[in-house]
Amino acid sequence: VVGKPLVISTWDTGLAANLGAWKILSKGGRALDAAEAGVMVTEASQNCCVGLGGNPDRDGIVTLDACIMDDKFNCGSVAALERIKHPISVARRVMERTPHVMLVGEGAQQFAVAQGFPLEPQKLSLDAEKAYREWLKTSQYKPVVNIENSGSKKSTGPVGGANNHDTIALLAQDAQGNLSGSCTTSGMGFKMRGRLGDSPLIGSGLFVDNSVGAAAATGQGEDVIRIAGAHTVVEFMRQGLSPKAACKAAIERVAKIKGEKARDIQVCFIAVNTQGVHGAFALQKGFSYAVCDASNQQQLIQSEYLL
Ligand code: SD4
Repeated sequence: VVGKPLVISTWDTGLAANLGAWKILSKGGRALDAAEAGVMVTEASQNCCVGLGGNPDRDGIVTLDACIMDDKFNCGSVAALERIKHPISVARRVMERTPHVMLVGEGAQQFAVAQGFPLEPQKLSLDAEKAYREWLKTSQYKPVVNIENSGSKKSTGPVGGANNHDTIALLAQDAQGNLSGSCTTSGMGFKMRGRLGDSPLIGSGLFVDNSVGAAAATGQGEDVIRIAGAHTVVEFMRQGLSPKAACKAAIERVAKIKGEKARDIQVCFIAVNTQGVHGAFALQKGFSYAVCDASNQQQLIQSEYLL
């Protein structure tokens, strides 16, 4: 049984992120602070595909996207941000210290530096360097469905070892019952330069309505954007669906639009409602999400899937 406070996040890397969030939630802290702190753990870890350790774009440059949303419809986002270790914190500064919601590219970096974030060296992690060199042999952009399926974290798909789930999305509910969420990614590996996915887009990668619930996405960003994914999940919850049923309804919408091509992609949603009930649903097998609730039990839950 679930209970406040609560944190859920995508993939097995969510376990460590949840612990980061839990440090704040367990002391009665704000969901917003937990949402930021949780994914910072993932951004800082070099052996995961989020943050500066992630795979580069096809020109060999790591570009990061992130967004954050609180319980009062405040939101902030950065996209195509280079050489900054914690895009989620820059997104939060955009939310709290500018009149805007979203900053991109050079302007986002300029703002980050002005806010005191250090510029990190433009250097690929060892894993990313290796994956990029391998990818250059064919230079084909073809997303690999959810390669966690194979059971090995560093498993390689047909595209030069591209690890496809290079995102963490996290939803937190604090002891007061307030909801917030965060999402951060290096985006799809070997994407076109300038490509943005769903992760920095409020309403696609993340959406929070404190009177209904919160939802977030991972997987093929283009197909999450197509249905304004996270917002759609929240709207289904508003209509009375449970978090899991709402995620499933959104996945069914993607599947219907994609037809036969649905088999080539992965799309996954996680959601939590105001009562602290959580759920998830994926298009394909292999998606897992991490949960930590008031019982302080860490769990990794295998999501149900459609195909
Ligand atoms: C994107 N949704 O950039 C992200 C990628 C992702 O696990 O979630 N990978 O499209």
